[in-house]
Amino acid sequence: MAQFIQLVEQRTQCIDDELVAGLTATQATTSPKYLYDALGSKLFEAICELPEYYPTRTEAKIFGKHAQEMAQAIGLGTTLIDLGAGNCAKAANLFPCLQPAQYVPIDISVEFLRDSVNKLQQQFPDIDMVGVGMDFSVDLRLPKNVRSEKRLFFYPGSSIGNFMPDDALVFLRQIKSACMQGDVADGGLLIGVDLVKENSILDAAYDDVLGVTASFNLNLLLHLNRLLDADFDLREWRHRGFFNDKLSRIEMHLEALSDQTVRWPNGVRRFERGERIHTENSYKYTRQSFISLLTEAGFENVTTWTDPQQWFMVCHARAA
Ligand code: AVJ
Repeated sequence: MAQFIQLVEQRTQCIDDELVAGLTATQATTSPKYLYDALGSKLFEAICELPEYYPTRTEAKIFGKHAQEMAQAIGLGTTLIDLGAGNCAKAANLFPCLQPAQYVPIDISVEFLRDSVNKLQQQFPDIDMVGVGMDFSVDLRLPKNVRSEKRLFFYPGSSIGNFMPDDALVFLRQIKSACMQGDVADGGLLIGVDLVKENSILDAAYDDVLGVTASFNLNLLLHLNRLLDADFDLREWRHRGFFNDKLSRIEMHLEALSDQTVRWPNGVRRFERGERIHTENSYKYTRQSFISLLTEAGFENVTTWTDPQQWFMVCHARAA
């Protein structure tokens, strides 16, 4: 069995307070992390199979085609730290080329990660593995048995897009700090980033014809009903997903189809017909805007790989 360290506590009260504050704000908002309960995670996997949802497939092709060059840029024997590892499959695909000295998958979904890392340890008995259950978006301080040499932070899937650009900068700076050994930089970042492209392609990727993304978004209300003991009626809501040019981001919202009141044990919220709950942002970068962000965060020596249509990009950058 692989080592496993659990740093998440189930701080239920904090979760409720944060949720209620978002729901009762003038512009109702929820954090995208609430999209990922057990069913939400399965619906996201289904999204990745959709013809319209190009990111997963395009990124996989880039890794498939350029893994050898990536290994050359990165070097062998790294401490491979997988942020949001889930089933650990994306990182495991890189093991043969990268030959990491230690593999450290991190995820907030603790039980799922525990199973994944144990299975993977059986497949790769020679790689030292330390699973860590924690919310790395809150605090990136790692347990002591995570090696400090040659850290490679792996953040695929364009999840960086969920951060507002200012928060993305803060987060990237934390990664860069975690690559420091005292005053000496010793590490880097391998990250997947979705690129700006024609609106119609972006719109379709987040509002697919089968309605899987709509189900994924609406399922958030089922999750809220369970977390808060609330009474959202899913038939009274619809999905909206579209590219906002000005802010260079996909926005997902849930829109009320009627005037209604939603109740939970210690609160209520009235929604008017047409009013929306903002459930997710997914920022899209240009190659240059993302390289600037990396540089500002304290990285250098950026190498990028992209697909022929330049829809998605994988970057390696060294801590400076
Ligand atoms: C997991 C955040 C990368 O933004 O594309 C997919 C989530 N939301 N369809 C993305 C998502 C709607 C996804 N990320």
